[in-house]
Amino acid sequence: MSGHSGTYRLYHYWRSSSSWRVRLALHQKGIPYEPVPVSLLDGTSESPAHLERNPAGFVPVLEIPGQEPRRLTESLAILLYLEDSHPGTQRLLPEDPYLKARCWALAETINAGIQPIQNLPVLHRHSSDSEEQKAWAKHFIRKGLEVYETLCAPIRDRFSVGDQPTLADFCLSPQLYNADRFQVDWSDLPHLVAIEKACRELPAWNESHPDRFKPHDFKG
Ligand SMILES: N[C@@H](CCC(=O)N[C@@H](CS)C(=O)NCC(=O)O)C(=O)O
Repeated sequence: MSGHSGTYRLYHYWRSSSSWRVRLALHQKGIPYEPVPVSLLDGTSESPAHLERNPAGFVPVLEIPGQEPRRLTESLAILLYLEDSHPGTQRLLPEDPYLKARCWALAETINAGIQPIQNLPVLHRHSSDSEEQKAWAKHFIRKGLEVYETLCAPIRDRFSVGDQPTLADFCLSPQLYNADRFQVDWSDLPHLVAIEKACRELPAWNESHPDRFKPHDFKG
């Protein structure tokens, strides 16, 4: 039971890896939602309307319908909310406390250890030279993926933690998409290669893929 009537609204950007984490969870859990695009490139994310939704100017933001709509920022907090508010749906966290914490650690390896360092505002602050921005991003993405590879080794099966997808996978796969954008080679990390293969076989992966949300007039 979600405890409300109406449809969730997800403020997101098609190519944002943090947004894709939430789309993955919504599709995997079969929760209907209305996607609302917020461009990170044309100033929309810094508009007063969006800053009211999220003072960081970031996506995703999940709006919970109701008489007074409530909003959530931070993708991991959103995933936790969806997990706790929809108990009858596919679980994204293991029940075992140790594995649950290991799963969260994998998610944070990406959420705290990689994504913020390769986020656009950090790249722009680091350098105005696009090659230098790319080199910076590649360095931290590769290092973080190596950490993930080592951390998941003893607990993985088809997915990062056992044989069911968890929120760790829903952080990993979008980060691998970013790794490809920055031309980071991860083909020598066998656990990641196998887990990504399993993720791509999930219907939710295809349904939530960035290409499905790409604006028709996008050039770049
Ligand atoms: N930890 C936050 C990170 C949110 C974040 O950094 N989102 C990026 C897109 S993936 C963003 O909105 N960046 C703003 C920008 O690029 O200007 C979360 O998980 O929601």
